[in-house]
Amino acid sequence: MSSIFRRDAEGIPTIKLTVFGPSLAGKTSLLSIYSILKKVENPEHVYSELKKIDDPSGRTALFDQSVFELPKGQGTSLPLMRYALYSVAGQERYRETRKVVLRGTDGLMVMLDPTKDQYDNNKNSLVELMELLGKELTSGLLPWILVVNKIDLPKEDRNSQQEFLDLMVSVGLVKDVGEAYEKYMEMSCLEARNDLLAMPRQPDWKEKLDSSGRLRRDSRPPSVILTAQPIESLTRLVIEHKIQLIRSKK
Ligand SMILES: Nc1nc2c(ncn2[C@@H]2O[C@H](COP(=O)(O)OP(=O)(O)O)[C@@H](O)[C@H]2O)c(=O)[nH]1
Ligand SMILES: [Mg+2]
Repeated sequence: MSSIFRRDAEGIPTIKLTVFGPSLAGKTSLLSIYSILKKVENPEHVYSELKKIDDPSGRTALFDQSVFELPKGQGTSLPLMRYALYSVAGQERYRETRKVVLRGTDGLMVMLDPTKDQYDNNKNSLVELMELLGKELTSGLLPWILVVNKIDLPKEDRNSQQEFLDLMVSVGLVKDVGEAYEKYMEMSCLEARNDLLAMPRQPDWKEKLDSSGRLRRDSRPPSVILTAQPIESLTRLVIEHKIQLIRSKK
């Protein structure tokens, strides 16, 4: 256990998840929404609040980071763990900082932007990712998923799912469209944020809270389920991957 899960300064096993993708895809938005969600559902699981390192224009300059706790157990024999969520700075000029942020990543979420004029930026970002981590991603050494954000945009303004599946194949991230489909998810950070912030104004708000005044997990609106799912699936994938590594070493 000890050698496969890195431990933080307090000795708690911690996994690192990184969101990678082109500038403006919505990486910082995802971390913000997930932090808000955790604060209203499980404030005690927010170990470290969202930290952003921005440039003067408000764009990510180095990374965003927040750390959450996975309580002991959760249906398994796992101890208390933490998961640190990072997002990279997407602008082209920050390539060197992305390498640093990716170091030690246990799970990767690729986030792309379906806005039609962003197609080349998505492609360049995937090509860069293949250069940096292609072997780890294609060999199964590094668990990953791919998420297309902004599905609130009108269909005619965005690239289709099929175009993204084909792109994943053409850059060599996956062998075929079937494999691409297994890794593919969609979301809208914008809808999730709006739906989450609108909840307290709705007449049935009180019914969505538990006896301690926290938002019940089963009250998540569909848009919020879609945005939390990739982080939760990736966390599970990483833990399962590490447990398999531990078993194979025994
Ligand atoms: N339409 C739409 N816009 C979004 C969505 N998510 C983020 N944005 C917008 O996209 C822009 C870039 O978002 P940001 O989170 O800073 O992207 P980052 O560069 O990947 O960190 C901002 O103007 C966001 O408001 C979404 O789901 N739909
Ligand atoms: Mg950002």
